[in-house]
Amino acid sequence: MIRISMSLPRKLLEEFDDVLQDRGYNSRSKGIRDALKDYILRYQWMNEMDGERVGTIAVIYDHHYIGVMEELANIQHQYTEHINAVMHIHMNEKLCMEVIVVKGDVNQIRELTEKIMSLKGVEHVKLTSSGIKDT
Ligand code: NI
Repeated sequence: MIRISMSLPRKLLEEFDDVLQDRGYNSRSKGIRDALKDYILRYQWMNEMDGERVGTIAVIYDHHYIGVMEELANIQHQYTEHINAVMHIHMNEKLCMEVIVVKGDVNQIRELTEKIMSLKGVEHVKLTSSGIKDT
C-alpha cells in the first residue's frame, strides 16, 4: 500500500462520506479504492468497444449554468449523422436531463460523449450501448 494525500472541495468529500455511510463503509480509504476501481473500469470499458453500435447518452446538467444549453446544442449539431433522437426532461428547478439516442461508429459516439463530459455545467454523463451486428 502507498499513502497519498489529496485536496478536495469540502462539499464533494461530504457527499462522498454520505454515500459511504449509506453503503455501510467504515473506511474512507476503502471507499476511495472502490471508487477508483469503478472509474478505471468504466473508462476501460468505454475504450474497448468497437464497431457499429446503438445506444443512449444520458446527460444531466444545470440549465442555469451560462452557455451550457447552447454548447450542448452546438456539439449535437456536429453529430447529426450519429444522433437519431433527443428527449429532454425538466427534472426540477435546476436540473435538466437529455437522453440522446445514438447510432453509428463507436469512435464517433465516444468522441461525442467525451465532448459532452468536458462541458462545464454538466453534472453527469452516462453512455450505454450495444453492438448492432449479429455475433
Ligand atoms: Ni429542461
